[in-house]
Amino acid sequence: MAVVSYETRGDIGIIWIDNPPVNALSQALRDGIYRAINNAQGDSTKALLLICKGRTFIAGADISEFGKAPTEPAFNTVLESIEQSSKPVIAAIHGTALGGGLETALACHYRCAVSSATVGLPEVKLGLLPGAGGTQRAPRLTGVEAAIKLITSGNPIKAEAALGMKLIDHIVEGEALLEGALAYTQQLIDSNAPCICVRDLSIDPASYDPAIFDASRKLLSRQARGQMAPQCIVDCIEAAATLPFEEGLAVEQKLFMECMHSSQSAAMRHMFFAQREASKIKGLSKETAKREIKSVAVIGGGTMGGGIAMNFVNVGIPVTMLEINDEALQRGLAIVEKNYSISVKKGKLSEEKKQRCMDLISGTTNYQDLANADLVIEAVFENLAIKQQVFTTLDQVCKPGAILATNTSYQDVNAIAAVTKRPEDVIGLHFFSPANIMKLLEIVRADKTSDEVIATSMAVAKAIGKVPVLSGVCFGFIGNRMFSEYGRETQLCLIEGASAEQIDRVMEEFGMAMGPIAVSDLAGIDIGYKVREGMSDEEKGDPRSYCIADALVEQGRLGQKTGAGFYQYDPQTRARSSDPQVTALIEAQAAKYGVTRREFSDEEIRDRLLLPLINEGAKILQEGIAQRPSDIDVVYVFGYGFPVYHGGPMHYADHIGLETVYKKLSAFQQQTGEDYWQPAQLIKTLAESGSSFARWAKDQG
Ligand code: T1G
Repeated sequence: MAVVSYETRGDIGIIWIDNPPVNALSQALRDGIYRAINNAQGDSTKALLLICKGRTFIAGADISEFGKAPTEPAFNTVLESIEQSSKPVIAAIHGTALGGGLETALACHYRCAVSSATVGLPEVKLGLLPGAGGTQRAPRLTGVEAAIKLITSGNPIKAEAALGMKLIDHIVEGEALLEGALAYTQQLIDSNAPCICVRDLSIDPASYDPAIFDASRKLLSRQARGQMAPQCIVDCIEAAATLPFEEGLAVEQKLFMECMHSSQSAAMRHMFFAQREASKIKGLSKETAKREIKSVAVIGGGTMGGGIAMNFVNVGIPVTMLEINDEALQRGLAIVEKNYSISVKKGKLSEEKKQRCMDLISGTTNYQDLANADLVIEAVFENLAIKQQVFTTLDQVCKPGAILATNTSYQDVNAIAAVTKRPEDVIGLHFFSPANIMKLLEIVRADKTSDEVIATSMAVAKAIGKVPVLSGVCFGFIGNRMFSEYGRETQLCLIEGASAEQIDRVMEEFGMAMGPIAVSDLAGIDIGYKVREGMSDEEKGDPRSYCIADALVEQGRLGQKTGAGFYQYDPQTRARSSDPQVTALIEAQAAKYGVTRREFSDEEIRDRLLLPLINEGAKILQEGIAQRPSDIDVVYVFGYGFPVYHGGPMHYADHIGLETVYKKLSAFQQQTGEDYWQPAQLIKTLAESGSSFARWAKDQG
């Protein structure tokens, strides 16, 4: 199928682009545009229109081609052929003109769009920068400050805003892009409009404060800590403002290649595809029927229940919230109202949208009111017996075909399904707190969960803007099972001599949004304490891994919410600082358990916390709990703040090399004598054959 075709209508040559699914600029497409532009120079047309079939204008370079040998024609060669055209070239934009798509439009002499279109330069989200003149042309239209914001954020903007920033010249009325674009092009012809090359525009030095570049670098070193691309983008825009176009383009090309070859970009491109791959279920055909979800019920109006409910009303799906009594119900509805009010106060939500959402939530204490719900999500106390009681009732009142989901973090979904007569309709939908914000949704397939319920759950996850990952049933599923390894080693490093400050600094320097000790204080140390209250000594594991936390809770130091936990917190600024009382408490616990404290290197802390994540991830793969290593990466980046520029634990393991991972795990096993340091068989096998998780995944198909 030709990705580019050409037709003429009167004085206008139309260059049609058709490269589904998103008209990504593959080599074939670049070649097709290049030929079409050059061939049209000699015909009788007076202007050319560049327009796309399908759902969107060009959505960027073809990311799947990155990292491979460059192919002709080069991107900038194609854009120069557009810019040097003897007749005006007009870009007609619909859908999402992103990255190389917008850069192609900027090389045109004019740009028009339907009002529903969005444009943007999201390369920074791939650890890249616009590599086809975007950092040089955009500021020549928008000005320096707006260009820095647009390109370092990578966020798309609506057509109206793009018009205001001069990124586009005309908005087509209605959604009839072709007719509107043809009319606009004819107007340009009739008015003898010149070929305006953006590259020839200059940036007035008086239009920006030269200090903006260093100020932006400083801000980005905080906002995008450790990331290379944002800093390079500022360098490129400074070059656009201070150098001739060709020289600025050379700076862009140099820095683009540096980003392209960086491990950060490899990791972020890995995550781009991993996130999309995760919603593909092995053995589940695309034709699997999906049930329509037009109404949802949420059992439990606590923090989780309220957050879960918000996800659905945000996209217009009505929710019935059930609580055990009216007082609890009102409290639950108040949580939702408060969450929305905070967003309104921050200017993130209009009062009108808040009201529309609140109008879609109703409350009840009567299970009979849930009889017609298409999907019921249980979010009650994390106790198996209570959950089984809820599902017994749901099984009696809910209509046939209703999907019965549990939001459990740890409990056995098979044991919950077993109390119903419809285990095929039971599934785990594990949201992450705060449920209305965190993107990750673990979809837990129980032994009897039907394909239809899986497929429907994946579709629902996407509909509410979540990133779904399929998990099998085990204690903690994928994320929490791995996280408990990370938590154990954090506490053991603490009692063995590393300070809380050092542990948090090391992991924040690695790129975690927050160090593990600070996370405990934020979430509340009492959460783990309460979970352990219901566990046997054997289930609790090594007492050295929780004795400090228990001692803190028993002293009433629950974390930020009590002004003190592992750290003490300034009541005004909430700034954390170390507390000699805690140091003394740790030393007392070390003495109690006969632990000789010692100095730790930063590297040992990083290895002690990350390697168990990787090892447990490998065991999860061996057991078939996760479909593929990249799914585990998605869980960790979207659910636990793992730095996206390391690509997730399994991608990071491949980056450092599985032989290194295997050697370090074995060394810790010898050093501690603990079985949990035993390298997973999968790591041993792959290390010995010089392979990687990525190659193993490819072999698995
Ligand atoms: N290259 C290759 N494949 C792409 C792609 C791309 N740019 N964008 C999407 N796909 C695939 C995707 O993997 C999926 O495949 C299918 O298209 C549908 O995507 C030189 C260097 C456009 C907003 O970063 O943001 O230009 O799973 O599920 O939810 O300066 O795709 O079906 O097999 O996401 O409707 C810059 C990336 C590239 C935009 C549509 N552009 N794409 O979202 O569908 S770098 C981007 C998106 C660049 C230049 C630089 C979204 C979308 P499959 P989807 P969607």
